[in-house]
Amino acid sequence: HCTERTFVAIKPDGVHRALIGRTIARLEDKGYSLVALKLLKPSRTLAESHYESLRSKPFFDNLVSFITSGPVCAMVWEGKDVVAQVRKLIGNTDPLSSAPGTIRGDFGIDIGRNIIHGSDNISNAEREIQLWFHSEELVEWNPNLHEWIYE
Ligand code: PCG
Repeated sequence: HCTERTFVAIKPDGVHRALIGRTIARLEDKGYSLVALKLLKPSRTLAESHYESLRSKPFFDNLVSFITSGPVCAMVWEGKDVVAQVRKLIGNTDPLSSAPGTIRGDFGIDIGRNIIHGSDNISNAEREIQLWFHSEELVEWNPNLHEWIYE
């Protein structure tokens, strides 16, 4: 029943600030399950494709330079309504609107150093998962806890 998937990336600022463990813990704590995980320094081509819808924005070049500057922890997470729920756990892009209790609300100040990315809708999630991962890297498994997380 719960095969919706989303793409999540801890950006170089989150990796350098040693927030990988705490971010993953929040998604695990909520009840979502990890399907794929890797640490990589994304190429410019990958970063530009990932952010292709922002190509005309004034901050595009900065965004691509930043995301390619250091390690990114790329992940796929699975579960009921995971795309929308992960966006809620991450918090608003605008730092003044990201509520305490969210990842950005608790750990970030600047819009250009916002720690983490999560796909904004299901079709982008599918696109981003394909872009960042080979299908063999996605692991099918049945978490035992599901019986206690889902009705
Ligand atoms: P993300 O990865 O969720 O999606 C697009 C990213 O663009 C966003 O997080 C921000 O990091 C970045 N972004 C959006 N608006 C701005 C902006 O006004 N300035 C800068 N520097 N970055 C932005």
